[in-house]
Order: sequence, then C-alpha cells, then structure tokens
Amino acid sequence: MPVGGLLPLFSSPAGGGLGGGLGGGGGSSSGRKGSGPAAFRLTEKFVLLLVFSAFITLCFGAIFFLPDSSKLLSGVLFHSSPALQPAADHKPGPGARAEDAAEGRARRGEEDAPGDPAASLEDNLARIRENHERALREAKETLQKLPEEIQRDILMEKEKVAQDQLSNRAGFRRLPPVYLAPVNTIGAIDREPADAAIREKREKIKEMMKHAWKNYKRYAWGKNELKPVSKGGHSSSLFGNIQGATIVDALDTLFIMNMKDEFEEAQAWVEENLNFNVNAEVSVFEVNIRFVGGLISAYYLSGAEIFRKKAVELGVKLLPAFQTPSGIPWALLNIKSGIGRNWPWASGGSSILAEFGTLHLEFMHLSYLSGNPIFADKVMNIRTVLNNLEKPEGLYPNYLNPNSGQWAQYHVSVGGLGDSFYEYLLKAWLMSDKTDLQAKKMYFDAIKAIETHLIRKSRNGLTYIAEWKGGLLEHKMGHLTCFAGGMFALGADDAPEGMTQHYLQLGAEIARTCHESYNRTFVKLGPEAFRFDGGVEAIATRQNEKYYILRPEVVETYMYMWRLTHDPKYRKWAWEAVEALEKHCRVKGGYSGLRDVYFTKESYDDVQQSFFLAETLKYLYLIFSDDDLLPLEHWIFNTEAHLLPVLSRNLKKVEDDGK
Ligand code: DMJ
Repeated sequence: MPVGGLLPLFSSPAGGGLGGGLGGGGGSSSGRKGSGPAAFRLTEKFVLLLVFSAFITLCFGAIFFLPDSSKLLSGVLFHSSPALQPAADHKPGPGARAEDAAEGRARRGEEDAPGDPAASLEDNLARIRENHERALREAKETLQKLPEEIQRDILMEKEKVAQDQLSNRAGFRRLPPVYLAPVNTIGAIDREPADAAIREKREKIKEMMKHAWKNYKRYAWGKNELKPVSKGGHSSSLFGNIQGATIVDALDTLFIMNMKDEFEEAQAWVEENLNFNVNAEVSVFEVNIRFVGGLISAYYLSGAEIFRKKAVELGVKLLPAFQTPSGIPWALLNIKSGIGRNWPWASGGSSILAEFGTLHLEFMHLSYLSGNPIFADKVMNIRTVLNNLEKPEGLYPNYLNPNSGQWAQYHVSVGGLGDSFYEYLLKAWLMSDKTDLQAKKMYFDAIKAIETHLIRKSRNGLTYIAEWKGGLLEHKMGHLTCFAGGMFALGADDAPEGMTQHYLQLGAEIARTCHESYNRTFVKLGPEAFRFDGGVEAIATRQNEKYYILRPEVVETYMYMWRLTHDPKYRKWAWEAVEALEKHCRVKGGYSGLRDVYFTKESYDDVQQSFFLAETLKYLYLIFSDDDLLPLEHWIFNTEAHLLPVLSRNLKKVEDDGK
C-alpha cells in the first residue's frame, strides 16, 4: 500500500502537512495539500475509511501471528524494543569513551538528528512503515512453519533478548569483588633452580623470550604477530581486526619469567589499546583460548583489574555465538553484529568439536569473575548435548551440526579438529577440584574408546594415535596430536582402578614417538604430520605436511612427563629442541617457522606465531624450573598454556573466608 494514501489523516487542517515532505503519494496527495478531511467527497471518505481499516486489521493480524507479540507491540506501536534499550543505569560515566556512546546510539538505531520536529515525525513514520512491513513479512513466514519450528524460534528470540539485555547492562562493568590472595601467589613467584647447569639453561630460554619479544616490539608492536624475516606485522584472519594477539598471549610468560618491565609495557598497551568494539569476524575458539585465556591468566597472576574487565567484556561479546537451535556455538562470529556462521569447509555447515569443546575452562572462570552464571550455563549446555548424543563406538566425531544437534560426519581425531576437547574434559575435572564427576567419566570413557579404536603400535614398536574415518584408520599422526602424551600422564592419577601405571606408560610412549618424529628430520624439529604406512614410521611423506610452525605440543608433553616422572630424558629432549630452535628458527628479527624440516637449507615461513611466546617458550622454561613454579595441583594450563587456578578449593574457599 503506498504510504501517500494515508497522508491526509496526518495532515493538519492549517496546511503545511506531511504530504510534501514524504512526496510518495503522487499528484493526488500533493493536490490536497492544505485541505482538511471535511473537504473530502463522500467516495473519497469511503476509500480512506477502507484504507484505514485495512491498515488497522493488518497491524492486529501481525501482532497476533508474530512469535513474540510483546516485542511486536513495543516495536510497532512504541518503536522501542526493551531488549535494545539501555538499562536505566547504563550511563556513560565521566571516563566513558566517545566510541562507546556512539556505539550505544547506533545499537538503538539513533542518529545525530537535527532538532527539526517535522523531520523526526517523518522518521517516525518511516520507522512505523518499516516495522509494519517487517511484521507482515514475519507473520507470513511464521504461517509457513511447523509448530516445533515456531516453538524453537520463540525460544531463540527470548534467548537473544536476554543476551542483548546482558550485553547492555552496566552489571558487567561493575564486577563483584574477587578475593585473590593467596591464590595468585601460589607458585607464581619464580625461584632460581639450585642446580647451576639447569639455571643456565633456563636463563637461555628466558633470553629466547627476550629476543622474540624485543623484535615483536620493534617491528610489529600492536599487531597480532611478527614477521621476523621481512620485519613487519602479521595479521591472521582468526582475530578479525582485533589486534595485539602476541601481547595478550605473552603476558603470563613474561610474568612467570619475571620480565617486569616487559609485563608492564604489555599491561599499558592492554589498558590503552586493546579494543573489542570493532567490526570483526573472529574465530570464537582462537579468541577464547588466546585472548580470554591470556587475560584471565594475567589477572590471576598480577591481580590487575584491567585484565578481568577486558576478559569479561570479551566474553560478553562472544555470547551471541551460542544463538543456535542446539546451543552449540558457531565457529565464526562477527562481534559487532553478533552474526555467527561456520567455516565454509566444515562438513555440512558443522561446528567443530575441538572448537566448541574448548571453551569450558575459560567460560567457567568468566562466570566466577563476573558473578554471572551465563557463561557456565552455555558451556554446561554443550556438555549436556554431547553427553546425551549416541556415540559411534564410544567415539566423538569431529563435526556436529548446530541446527540439528546431530553428528555430521564420522571422522574422529585426537589431533586437529578433535584434540583440545579431550584435554578440556580432563582439565574440567581437575579445575573443578575434582568435583565435576561428569567430566571425569566422559574423559575416561572417551580415552578408553580412543585406545581401542585409534591407538596402534608400529612394526618397530612406536605407539601412535591414528585418525578414524567411519571405521577405517588413516595411519597418520599430527604434531597437534602429540599433546596427548602429556594428557594421558596428567590424568593417570585418577584413572579407573589399576590403570594409573598404564596411562603413565601410554603418555611416555607417545612422548617417545613424538621425539622420534623430531629426531628423524634434518633440523631436529618435527613435521606437521607424520605417517606409519608405506614403509615409513614417524616421517612426513607429503610435501604439505613437512612444515614446522613453532608449535608447542611436543615440548608440552615433555613438560608433563618431566613433572610427573622426573625422568632426565625429558630435559635432554627439551634441550635438543632448544638447540634446534636456536640453530634453525632464530633469525635476527625473531623466530620463524620452517617450510620443510627435512631440507638442509632453511626456508622460513616468516611468521613468529603468538603461541611460540605463550606456549613453546613457557613449557621449555618450566621444564628447567623447580616443580614449585606453577604446581600442577593449583594451576591448570588452558590449551594455549594460559594459567587458570583450580576453582573450588582455592577460590571458593578464599571467597567464603573473605566474606
Ligand atoms: C595453539 O593455539 C593451541 O595449542 C591449540 O590448542 C592448538 N594449536 C596451537 C598451537 O599449535
């Protein structure tokens, strides 16, 4: 219906009405400019009456057919949805930034309007028309849906409203008190190892950190990562245009290495520059493990409020990723619009096990740190979905459709796409102070199935973890999979009756295999993936699997094996890795990955990955430290090696004592 047809009803008898302003009614409407309703002929009045009653009918029809009529009422009649209105206490304080206020306005659909009442009336009309048309569209769509679909949409809409309210609430900016001491001092303060040779090695690793940091600072400060050969900034699409990944990833390593000045400059950068109010599509998983994890870790270690505030702020930004029918989050999220999607390459639009299964630890802490259970609810729902699903042979496939909540493809891996999901089950158990029995059961059930269906021994006795594709094995193990040695050993203590030694042994065997994958290369650093078929063992056979990108998983396993067994070979192997890194990856401008670990001449990939500072150097440093630096009973390492204290025994108790 042309809007111009309604104009006389809104015109003032004194003339100068809206017809000219809207100009959409054609000649007839402009011809009536200035005349009141009394001037209409009877037929005109009749037509107008008809048009008016049709409009009213449509509005009411739309109201009753829409899923959430209260929202429609506020949207159509009052054109302000409660979900999008700021809470009464959401006022920009004196220190509030201009962008915050502008963003608030944008979210409410406001513009910097001049004070012209006619123009604002026009705006109102345009909004009413827009709302009206949208309501009609939605009503039509609703009529075509099945009752279950309507039900599901209503639930999702309610969820969205709740989340929008949360994001807008000042509550997240006024965080509850958290009583840290003595949690943050347990083993976070460095002591020199007594043994001089070990001290020297540890000092060398600290020097490596200084080299990596100094060059990042010199050539790529504020960018996500460093290009150590071409000496510039490197930005991966994983973080959209959130910046500073290396700074946030490095914070806790700087802290535990007692690099005070560097930690302070990193903290200052976070205070002044770390900005999540950007139009960025990010990987929910990567941003969680590196940024949320890095900030939480820095908060617990240093006690500086800014880190908690930033972690919670970012956590809130990630919440819209969970707006799917099953609550299994999207892999990618635009943190400004809140629109999520999955990787285009992921089987049937699926979410990835290792991604949505690697949020648990950080989100449990976010709830603790914000005093809001929403984060924990989200990850506990993921847990419930996974626990309730039928598992093929007891295994967890890598792909799950967030719409149907069903597995999408029977591909199972303890390496890429699956890895840290298993790690987080175990660590959820440990981080809960061993109260999360469901996590414990799921973990031990899962690794039992993995052992039966994926773990094999090569002809020459190397234990490896293959990939499972619908019942068939691909005899390949990834560098990423090498973390599992440490995981098996870390969980061994709580294994079912009589299995502790078995899992410690399994950890040691995986460590040995991964060491072999390093030892069989020219540079003594391992390839991205190595195979146990076609007559080879622990060697990469495909060109595109021969690279090394400064990954930590092998030294991570050495760290756990060292801590849990004190077998000196783990320090020896770790030192071999240090020497190889120095010889082949160190360049003037930092550390670079290699394109081919079997090649005698280094071909650099020219990226200093942020996880090199977060993980690789941290694990190496810990191997040459005493066990009382970050004792494993108090600290859990997230999958990016960020530190999260065990929750209930430490924090809950401290919190209760503090009250
Ligand atoms: C890191 O970001 C994390 O360890 C993650 O779990 C896997 N990939 C990299 C390091 O290889």
